[in-house]
Amino acid sequence: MRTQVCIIGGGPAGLFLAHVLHAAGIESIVIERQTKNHVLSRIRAGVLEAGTVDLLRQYGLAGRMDRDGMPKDGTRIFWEGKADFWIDVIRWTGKRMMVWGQTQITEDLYAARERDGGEMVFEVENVALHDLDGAPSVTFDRHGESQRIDCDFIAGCDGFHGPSRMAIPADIRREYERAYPFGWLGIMVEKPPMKEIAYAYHSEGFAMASRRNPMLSRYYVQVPSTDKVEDWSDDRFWEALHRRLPEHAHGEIETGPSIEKSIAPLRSFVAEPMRWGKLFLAGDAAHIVPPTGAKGLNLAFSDVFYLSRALIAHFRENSDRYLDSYSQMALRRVWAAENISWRMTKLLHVFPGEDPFDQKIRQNDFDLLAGSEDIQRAFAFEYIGLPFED
Ligand code: FAS
Ligand code: PHB
Repeated sequence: MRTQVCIIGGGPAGLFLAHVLHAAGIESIVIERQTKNHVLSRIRAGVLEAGTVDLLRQYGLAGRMDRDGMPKDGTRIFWEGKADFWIDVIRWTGKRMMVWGQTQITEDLYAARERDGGEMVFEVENVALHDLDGAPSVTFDRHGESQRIDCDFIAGCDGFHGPSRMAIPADIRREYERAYPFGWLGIMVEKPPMKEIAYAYHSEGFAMASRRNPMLSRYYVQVPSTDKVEDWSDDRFWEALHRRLPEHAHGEIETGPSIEKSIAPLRSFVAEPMRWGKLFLAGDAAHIVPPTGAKGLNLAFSDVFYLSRALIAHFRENSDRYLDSYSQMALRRVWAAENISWRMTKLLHVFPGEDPFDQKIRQNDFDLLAGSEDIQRAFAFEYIGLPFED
């Protein structure tokens, strides 16, 4: 097979890149390790930055979101023993976020690719990348048959565990990482959600209340990274959530049987550079953020904004200026997201073994945020996400 861009990974980054390139008349083939249903069965992100909302609207992917999504104008912060408060993001930034699930976005992306006759190959195995500094190609097996795709460029959109990042030579690749000794146990329940999305700090651990639609709630509690989902019955989850949220909020919590329950590990990770020859990384293939800042999916979209612009300039204008600056432009926004996500995770989680000094600093960080509109304004600008361009 031959195409202009071979995209490894059929998650949000790979599908959105294929969609945008198609709109510009550029061919691609998406190869995906799993089945489409497996990809769609994953429960992940729930909050979109304003920049992501704009991209979905620009590329005709916002119909259901604008009908069923919920604008998010700020965020509520609960704190054990202290008054909770609202950070008024729209007041400080003039921008709105949107509560809309990654699952729905991925469904719409698959529907658009199928409508447009996009080439997608599922259940691939043994994917390998070749000749990244020459005439690149990707080989893989499928149902026992070996195949090869010759291409002009490879987009590595294969997530944290994919092969693309590792195709960058070890002596070139620089990795930066924080692993956390805890994860997020998340459940989905078919009950009306709390009024607002809220983050909560409690000495027992972090908790969070979110939603997917007016009849679908999403909740999380911090659990040790050694916990397994089977350690947590629904009752145990609801008891922990009630302990970690203040009494006055309990009336908003409608409990019920979980229809999905999983533990997401937390990690901060960045691999540089995001380009090596004809290979370009986008999304989780290059970086991971703890979900505290709701940045993971949004970074996948901003990477694709930069990468699609670069590929279109190459094929349509014979200009490589954006290809040459891709890694540097994407990483500027990546590190800003890593920063706010790391700081929010430090502020809102209990770190096993932390000393009393750490605890006093956390308390002071909270008091400063709760007590100062200037600090809330600065937080809001980081939480809404950096603009794609200066
Ligand atoms: P993805 O991982 O979504 O997609 C990569 C694709 O590549 C996958 O479909 C995979 O099957 C495929 N692939 C892997 N290896 C391959 C190979 N060898 N060949 C072909 N295909 C291959 N973000 C938030 O903002 N908020 C959240 O609450 C949140 N929760 C999360 C919970 C979990 C458990 C995880 C893992 C992530 C969460 N994220 C969250 C982040 C998440 O939304 C990612 O940022 C988003 O999926 C990134 O999209 P992609 O870069 O496309 O990577
Ligand atoms: C979610 O709805 O899953 C969600 C929302 C905000 C976050 C993390 C997760 O920061």
